[in-house]
Amino acid sequence: MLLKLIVLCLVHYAPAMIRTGSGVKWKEFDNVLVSTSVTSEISNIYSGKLCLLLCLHNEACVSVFYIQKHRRCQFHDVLFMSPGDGDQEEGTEYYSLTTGACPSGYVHNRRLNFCYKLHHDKLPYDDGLADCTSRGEHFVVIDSSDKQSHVVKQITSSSATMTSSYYFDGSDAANEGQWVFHDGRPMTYFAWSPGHPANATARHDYIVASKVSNAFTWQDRRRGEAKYYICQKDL
Ligand SMILES: [Ca+2]
Repeated sequence: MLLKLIVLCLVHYAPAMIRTGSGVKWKEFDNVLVSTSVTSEISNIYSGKLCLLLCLHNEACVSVFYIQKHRRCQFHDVLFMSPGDGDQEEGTEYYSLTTGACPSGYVHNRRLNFCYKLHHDKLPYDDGLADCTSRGEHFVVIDSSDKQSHVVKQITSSSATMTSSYYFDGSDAANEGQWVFHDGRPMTYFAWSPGHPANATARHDYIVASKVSNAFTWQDRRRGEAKYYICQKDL
């Protein structure tokens, strides 16, 4: 009864909510279901768009599958990018949530209040950064274990995105051993891999989240190496 009341309220207020949050249907995922990183599920729902509205009201929700056969919404805290990772499930639809200033195709973690996009093209540091700054963005700032855990979960949620290491924001190029973000703010949280920062040479000054063991812990590397990268859009 309570669920029916909530659903009725959401339907009633839907036009107002659409203005502050909407969604994108990912046609590549039609009839495909991915069952990892499920945060919660709700049954007896009669459309994918209603699932999207319920996702909007669930702070952890980044994307949602609607499984028509079971009239079920399946909520996720990551955005999937590889339809090949899923199982065939007729009548299934996939939507990502778009909210506020965080554009479609980006991940908006509303709990941690950050917005970012994975780029799975290998580029040297300067070229990846130039791509981010062309949109007024910067490499992703990881300043807490919660953000590190979330981004690693996002990277490893799709086969297309977990095949290379990533450039993150942070450098000690100006002063060896003094790690700062792009805006000069000193870094206080680190997720170094064992044995890092190695300072192997004075040019190992840039943070790479390493795919070794799929852990995506950090190494200090040179800017000329081609890696995937993550751009963050400030909200
Ligand atoms: Ca260094």
